Amino acid sequence: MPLEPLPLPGADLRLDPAWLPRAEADALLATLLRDLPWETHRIRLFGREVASPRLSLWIGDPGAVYRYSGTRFAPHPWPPALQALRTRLEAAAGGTFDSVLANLYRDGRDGMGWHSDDEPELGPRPLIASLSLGAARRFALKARAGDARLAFGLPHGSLLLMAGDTQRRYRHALPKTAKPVGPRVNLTFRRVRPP
Ligand SMILES: O=C(O)CCC(=O)C(=O)O
Repeated sequence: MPLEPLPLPGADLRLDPAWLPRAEADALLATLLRDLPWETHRIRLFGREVASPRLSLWIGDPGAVYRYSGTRFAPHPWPPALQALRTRLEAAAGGTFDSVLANLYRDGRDGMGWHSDDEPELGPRPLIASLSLGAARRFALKARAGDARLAFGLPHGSLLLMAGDTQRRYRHALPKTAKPVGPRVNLTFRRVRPP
């Protein structure tokens, strides 16, 4: 299925709900759950440092250092499964990536609050490729100014591209849910250093 544009004024969003074939998505999810050395990252919330309600891992080329929420992350080396995926994602997205933030939402109590991926090292109009594996969760965007909003599900194997002014004009979130949901892994491929 092709990447289809999503209707949100001033944003550049494209979604393919079934980008990665089912069997590949199943195998990749199992590998990442089993093999990645998942960490708890600390984030700043209302001036306090707290444990982020999800597990994460920053992966990238040597030197692809990332700072967010007051912490500096040196990259873990690329696991072979993600190195191969990077090349395919670059072809699909029409850009290049030097790093990926992997996140594990263990169940519905894990989530991510409203934010933009607007750290200076990403540049003003970053291309971000977000691959979702496991339990389908709702992804929401709301305008920084005005009342434009959009929310949609991100199913197993889906690919969401965020580009252009999306980060500058919108915040996004992965709301927690009271529904019984299993684990979900999300991979956001980015570029933090000039090509
Ligand atoms: O899990 C997701 O789909 C979104 C993750 C996210 O917004 C982030 O890590 O910046």
